[in-house]
Amino acid sequence: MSTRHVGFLGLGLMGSRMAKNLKAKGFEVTVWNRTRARADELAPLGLHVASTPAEVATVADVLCTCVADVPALREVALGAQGLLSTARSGQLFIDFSTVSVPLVRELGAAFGAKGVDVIDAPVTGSKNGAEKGTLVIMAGGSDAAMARADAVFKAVGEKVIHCGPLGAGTQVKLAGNGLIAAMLQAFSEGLLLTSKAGVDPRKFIEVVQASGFRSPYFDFKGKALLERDFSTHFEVDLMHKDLTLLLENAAANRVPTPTAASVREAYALARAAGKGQDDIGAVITTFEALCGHRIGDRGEE
Ligand code: NA7
Repeated sequence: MSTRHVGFLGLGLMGSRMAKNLKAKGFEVTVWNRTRARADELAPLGLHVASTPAEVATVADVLCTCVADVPALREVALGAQGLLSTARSGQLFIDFSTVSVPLVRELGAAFGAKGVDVIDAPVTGSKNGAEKGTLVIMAGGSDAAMARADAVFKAVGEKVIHCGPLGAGTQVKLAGNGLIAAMLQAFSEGLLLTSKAGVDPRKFIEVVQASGFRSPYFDFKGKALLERDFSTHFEVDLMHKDLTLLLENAAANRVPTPTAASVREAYALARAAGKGQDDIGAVITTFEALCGHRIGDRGEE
């Protein structure tokens, strides 16, 4: 079956940009979103809008999803008007969401029984990567399915890493998000500590970035934190969801992950303070409030 007609379901921060890139790269694209207005916004660009996930599966060859979490993907894929109800043999299903390994495997079995290949393909790169088509894609699935997904992957990302069989992409993604959350938390705490102790936090960044543990991520987040730019690239609620998935995954594999457990509580604090929809950079503002000091403010003189 051809892969030229792509269905895209879930037009949030990531999905809307990925769907636009698929259209710009020459695919015929049919979109669906729970809140229809977000899908209608794409119609003037030539994307078709469907009323239900089932309708998408009747017209598209490749079915792509990028929705918030496990309940959302379950509804879109397996619900009464979900993709499975009208899926047919020869289609390819690529899920770009970050969900659980058991759900990905359940989808593999359910869609596989209808002759549909499934790939789990969570992404990293946040809003900017989705916008520019430079996402890093970590995928799980058969070699044959990966080959069929290649053109779609190239339209939305710049690097694809085949991590192993179905579920392997999600496994790597959960471990990777544990690392990002821990890096950002330790970095933010370092900024707050140096700043409150009366040392210019820019010196902390300068030293970190001159060292062997430098990261482009610290350039990006360091600038945002110093400028107090908390515009959302990746939501606190979504990272909290991913850390929760990581802890469930770690428990199932009997691997202790105390760092992920404690960082998740930092995210729980931010959510309790009403910052769930803010960017993950805003987690430290909860700690600033507790300490009575904002990063970059001058201490008492
Ligand atoms: P966003 O911007 O929060 O978008 C989430 C999308 O998921 C959006 O299209 C939502 O539709 C959709 N959603 C949420 N709940 C449901 C349910 N129950 N049913 C159907 N659709 C739903 O997230 P991102 O784009 O940043 O991230 C998407 C995924 O990639 C996520 O797994 C991240 O961890 C990585 P809405 O517009 O609210 O109706």
